[in-house]
Amino acid sequence: MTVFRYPTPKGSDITPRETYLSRRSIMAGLAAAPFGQSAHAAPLPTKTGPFSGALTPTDKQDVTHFNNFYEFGMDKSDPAENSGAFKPMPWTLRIEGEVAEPQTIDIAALIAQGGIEQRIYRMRCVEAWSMVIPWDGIPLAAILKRANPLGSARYVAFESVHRPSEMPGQNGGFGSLDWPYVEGLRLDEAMNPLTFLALGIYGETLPNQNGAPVRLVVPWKYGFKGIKSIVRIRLTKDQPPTTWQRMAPDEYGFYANVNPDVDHPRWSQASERVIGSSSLFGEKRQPTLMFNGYADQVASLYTGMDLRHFY
Ligand SMILES: Nc1nc2c(c(=O)[nH]1)N[C@H]1C(S)=C(S)[C@@H](COP(=O)(O)O)O[C@H]1N2
Ligand SMILES: [Mo]
Repeated sequence: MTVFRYPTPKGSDITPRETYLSRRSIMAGLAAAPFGQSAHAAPLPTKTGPFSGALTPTDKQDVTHFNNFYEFGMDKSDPAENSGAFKPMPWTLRIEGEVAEPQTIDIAALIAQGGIEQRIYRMRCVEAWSMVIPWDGIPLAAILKRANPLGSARYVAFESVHRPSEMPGQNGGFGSLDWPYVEGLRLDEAMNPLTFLALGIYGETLPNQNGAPVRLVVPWKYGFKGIKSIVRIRLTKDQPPTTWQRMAPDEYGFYANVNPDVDHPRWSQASERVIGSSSLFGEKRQPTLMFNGYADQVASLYTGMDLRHFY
């Protein structure tokens, strides 16, 4: 099998582009950075998938420089500034727990297998700001099915990498989180066709600050569910703990579905700042949509549940 290699030098950004590239050109592109530029992002063989819709993506500069990734610091500019030494390759993702075939997936091999599609999704942070991001990846369901989930599996637990030598935010400090960052979904949420494992953005491998080399995307939930730089996925019988629920259980629940009618204890969730919309007239705010606009796809997962109680 051809092995995908992550490019090494971190350098200037490549202009965003939305192209379908043949396998051969991908490998050639990895071998030589285009036009003599050094590149820290490699092209991914992406095809337009479902859920690309009519959304206009946020500027790449904003998507890659306004981030939450506490492993690299707590300010929005920290992840881009402090993640240069992080090594996302080689990387393996372990799938285990209530499955018939536990396995270790090599991310370079996974990328080389192809079948990567683009999804343009709304992304709504619990802090009441939003973006639109063009992700490249594969449905989480496809990965889980490989491991053959047992009938006893009811939840999916995710774990980020713990690597303090490359992640300055993991070296403690006041207000820091417990490491590693962990998240969870109910199995039916994990298997929903919207739930995505992203390997890239804008047709290229994920920048470190966006969760290289593999992160979760659950577009109807607040952004903190989208755990970055995942090393382990464990299917479980019981609901797993999540980082933000541990930190402040009265503010952040397990479900964390985007819901304009259920406010955060300290602020309203009825509307959101649109990142990248600043102009002379100020920054745009828009109403927040139930399930972040994905109610048609996911509302049925919560039939009969009190979403104020299960926030
Ligand atoms: N491991 C890890 N994953 C994480 C976070 C984090 O601090 N650590 N922050 C979360 C939050 S709060 C948000 S809003 C999104 C931000 O993703 P982005 O920076 O790619 O937009 O990542 C989520 N995933
Ligand atoms: Mo967030």
